[in-house]
Amino acid sequence: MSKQNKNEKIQQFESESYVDPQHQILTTSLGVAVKDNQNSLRADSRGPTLLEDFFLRDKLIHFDRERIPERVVHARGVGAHGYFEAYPGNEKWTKAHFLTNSERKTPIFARISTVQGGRGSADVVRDVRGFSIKFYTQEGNYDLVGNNIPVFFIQDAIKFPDFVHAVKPEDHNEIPTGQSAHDTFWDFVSLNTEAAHMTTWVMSDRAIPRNLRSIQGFGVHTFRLINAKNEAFLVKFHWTPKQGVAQVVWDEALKLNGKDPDFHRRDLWDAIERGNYPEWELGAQIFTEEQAAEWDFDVLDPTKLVPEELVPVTPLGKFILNRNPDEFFAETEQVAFSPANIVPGIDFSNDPLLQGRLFSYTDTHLHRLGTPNFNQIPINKPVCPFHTNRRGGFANQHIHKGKANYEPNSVDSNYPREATEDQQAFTSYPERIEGSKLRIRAESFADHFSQATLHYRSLSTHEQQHIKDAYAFELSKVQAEEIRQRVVSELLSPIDQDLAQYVANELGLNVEKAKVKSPNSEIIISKKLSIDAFPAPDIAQRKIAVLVHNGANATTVNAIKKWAEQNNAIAEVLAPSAAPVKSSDDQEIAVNGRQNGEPSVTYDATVVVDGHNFDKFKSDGVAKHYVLETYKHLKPIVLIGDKSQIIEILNIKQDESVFITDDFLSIQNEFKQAIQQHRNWDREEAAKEIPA
Ligand code: HDE
Repeated sequence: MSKQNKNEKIQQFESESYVDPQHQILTTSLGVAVKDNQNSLRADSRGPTLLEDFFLRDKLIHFDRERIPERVVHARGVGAHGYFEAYPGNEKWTKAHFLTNSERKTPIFARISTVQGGRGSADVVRDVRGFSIKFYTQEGNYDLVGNNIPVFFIQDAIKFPDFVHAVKPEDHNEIPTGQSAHDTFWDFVSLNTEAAHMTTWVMSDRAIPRNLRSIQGFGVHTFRLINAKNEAFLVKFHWTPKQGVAQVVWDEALKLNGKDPDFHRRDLWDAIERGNYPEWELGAQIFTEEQAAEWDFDVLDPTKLVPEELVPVTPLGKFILNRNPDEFFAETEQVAFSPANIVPGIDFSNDPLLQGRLFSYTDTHLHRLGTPNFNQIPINKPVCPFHTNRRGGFANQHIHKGKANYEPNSVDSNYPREATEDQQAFTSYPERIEGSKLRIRAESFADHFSQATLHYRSLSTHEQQHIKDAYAFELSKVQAEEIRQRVVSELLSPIDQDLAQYVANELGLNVEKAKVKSPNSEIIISKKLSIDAFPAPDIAQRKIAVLVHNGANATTVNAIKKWAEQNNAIAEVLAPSAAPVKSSDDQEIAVNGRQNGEPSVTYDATVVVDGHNFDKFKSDGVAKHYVLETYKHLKPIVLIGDKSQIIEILNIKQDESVFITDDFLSIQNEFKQAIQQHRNWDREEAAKEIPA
């Protein structure tokens, strides 16, 4: 058969396939149609199963191998598709096509993850969130593999395995999952004070985000942008959520992890399904080597950030996540990111942490995905043409045509051949390097505390209080007193005396005077380090629980639902059972869920629409607890009814986000503002009186 005939024949078979998408028939993995998927082949109805049963074998053999090694860190994650659009004018900084062609929507796939826990761990743990984006550009895949925190724990890649061992569940009993509140983590960070700055971030509200739509992203390391004239600029990448940044309170986080361990994953999925597509602006702090040389920190040190007061963020474009994956394993689990995946116009720096990462990711993919052909998996495959001389390997998908698998060659007219000068190819920035070969840490990396202090002092009072409480909570879980003491005296004391004193008091320890003094005494405040600098612009996708009983006013319930819909928010009606309730005028009010099944921690505000005088509500423990918990977690509350004594019954203090009214529409604007603000931080003292 000629080659052409053979191809035609193959196409004919494909088109003859009976697998039409509407009426698919179950088959074996080789396409043999299956008649009975309920019973294995056996000798007589009660006899042994026959080895001959190729369908059973095909099914079990595949099933037995369904799991692949989970990621050694960032095992739990959620992914989504979307696109990136560049703003005009970036050619000043870079020649990267996807950053300079503002006409093209570059497809992206993002994966957001926790670090410490395994694949099945809970979402709302105190942890860093990984935030990776794969840009399928016309010049190859570019991966931005960052975190929601702008700095890192360590300065050199050689320490990464030690750090990860220490933060992961302890070696002897694999406890605790998804948390840093244990001896080995605090032992490590107190013995490696380069972690001081990052630890203040992990103890801050950044590590307990409300949802994954409301986190910032950072490239952490310094990278390079290179323009068409081969001029190079140093950059720090930032991506900022249009939704604003939002956190949970600690008690809420603890409860969420039990009541809905998939809270973040579900929220992202639901938002995308509803068409409330999360959006981020990608920007960069762009500076020169000369500028960097003037600063009192080293931009190659990943435990340091560049305060925006020194270099503001230049917006480069925006990206939107607008499509959920079709299959979790095929896409979110098999996606393979690497900081080494770059395109012309972007380059690395000598950050010693980044340099190690350039090796580690490909190495881990070889183990996790089991073949050097992992880039042929659909989610990892470039969308631009690619022509390599790589051949063979496990699970190779390509059937190459032609003879040449080497370059240069004369058998296939020397194709694929090297790019010429006028074809944009990747070239490394020709940085001049001289010096001796040494295992050494640069002197310019020696200050471990100035920016920890800068971070702490730049936060609002409530954020600082949360950091103090987080250190106290975590250290109270540490068994070894010497580790607790070391953290207080050698990690916290040099950062801030008041912080160290508070934590020491909570743990019954003494604060020794800091042995190390922060060398930078003129600490400035850097405003963008506080979550308060990123308020939500609206109440889109915020969820309101509407608690009802029989006798509730149907007109009010409908008005709230309509109002929420107009504001792109979600109002869900919750009752003692899932059955519809009878309104005061004998109508049926449809119910979205049971109060017991849809806890307050999964909503952003609570409204009570009860019968006259809150009669039913007053005697319903579940409903009362619902409102008290909403109050404790500082979220807005609306009580619709005519009895002001309800405040006394609940034993709460009325404040600017607790509304009692007969007429919902009369407080709609204030309520909207309160939901947008999300938490009433001024309520924190009063909320302490409410039992957890
Ligand atoms: Fe990673 N990191 N990392 N990391 N990292 C991995 O790669 C590593 C670091 C980050 O959604 C692993 O595919 C080393 C910094 C994210 O699939 C592994 C060092 C930052 C993800 C690895 C670091 C990150 C990973 C595990 C120090 C923020 C999830 C599985 C030198 C800028 C990617 C994998 C995804 C994953 C190594 C430090 C972010 C083992 C050696 C700093 C977001 O290769």
